[in-house]
Amino acid sequence: MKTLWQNCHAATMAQGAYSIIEDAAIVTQGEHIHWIGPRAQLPAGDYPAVQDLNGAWVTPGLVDCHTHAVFGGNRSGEFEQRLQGVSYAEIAAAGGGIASTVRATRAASEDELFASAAKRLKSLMRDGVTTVEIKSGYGLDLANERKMLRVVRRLGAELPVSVRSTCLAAHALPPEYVGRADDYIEHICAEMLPALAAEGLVDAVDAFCEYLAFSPAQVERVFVTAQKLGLPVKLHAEQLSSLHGSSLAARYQALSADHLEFMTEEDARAMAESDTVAVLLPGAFYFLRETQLPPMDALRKHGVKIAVASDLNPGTSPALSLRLMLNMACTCFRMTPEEALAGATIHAAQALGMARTHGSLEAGKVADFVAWGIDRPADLSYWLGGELEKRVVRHGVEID
Ligand code: DI6
Ligand code: FE
Repeated sequence: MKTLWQNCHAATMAQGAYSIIEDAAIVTQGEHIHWIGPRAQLPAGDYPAVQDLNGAWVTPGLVDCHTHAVFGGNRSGEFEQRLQGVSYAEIAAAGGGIASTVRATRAASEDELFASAAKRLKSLMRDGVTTVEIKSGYGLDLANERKMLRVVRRLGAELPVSVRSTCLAAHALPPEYVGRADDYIEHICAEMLPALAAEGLVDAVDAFCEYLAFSPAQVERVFVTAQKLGLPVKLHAEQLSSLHGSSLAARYQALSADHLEFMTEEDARAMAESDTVAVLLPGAFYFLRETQLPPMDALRKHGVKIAVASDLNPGTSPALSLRLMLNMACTCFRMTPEEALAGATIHAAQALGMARTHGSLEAGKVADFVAWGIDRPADLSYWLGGELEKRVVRHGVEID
């Protein structure tokens, strides 16, 4: 059955720009957009169901393309310590940091992880998020990475949000492998990835390329394995230093390279050539009080597509609002509200390999959209969090 949604304006985000349609009409049929255009051009026909959107601005459902939303415990205690002058390195040396989240995640049951992650996901969804990516990476052994990824799959099955699952086994060195990073990489490639992929738990493979995590040579071994398994790759790169992980990602046709504060113009050129999306994470930049800005001019000059995501994680970006990240992308990185919105819709969908079906309002795509009670699209980057009046449609059906 067709439904006509009218009395609205649309920022369709086609081609990565607002691509505004004033006084728009949208016809959905089942899960898909059947037609969208100016209401004056609506094809004549019978529309048994008509929805009045009351002058709202309609955008694609927001896509949060980089989160670590499944984890045990949290690190607000470390946050307090850091504010009292204890450094991140001191906290890590005392067994805190990522290691403390690994301990808490290993100790948590699947049900406990599901319950805490569902709360965080619902917060993102209250902000208009209809698609979210979630990474593993706090289990760091086969049983616990499997546990995390099973929770990711269950979140997608039980909540009205599309969930992509990314295996980030190469996030940090587990305690069992201290001093033996190459052996851990071998374990990931020989045992973990093949098993988790065979169980259907993995949509993409990620790694953390950094002097305090894994080297480009180690990451490359993970990428080679992922490609043998037919899985697309992504990379945490250039967050704290420049190892040219983003160029490595481009060589492997990665869907995205993420963080990127320390990337060079050469990296940007390589990413443009492979159409690898640059995922910027202003929440981590803000929370760590970083000062090195991502090279916006080089990214723009080479036409690299830019996405913006929450990086929701307990250590460096406890972010529960994607719209707040859009504001930070504008305020901290000088992105325009139009770039920021493209970064949380069409470019974020591309960073998940979903741009053919998601991320913009176009005939044939999945009918995931938000009708916002706002004056203009820039309002989505303007308000600092809070809850905006809105109606959310997912797969053609309105959800609360
Ligand atoms: N980069 C980050 O900012 C997070 N992971 C990553 O690869 C940190 C995760 C944490 O501290 O728990
Ligand atoms: Fe991350």
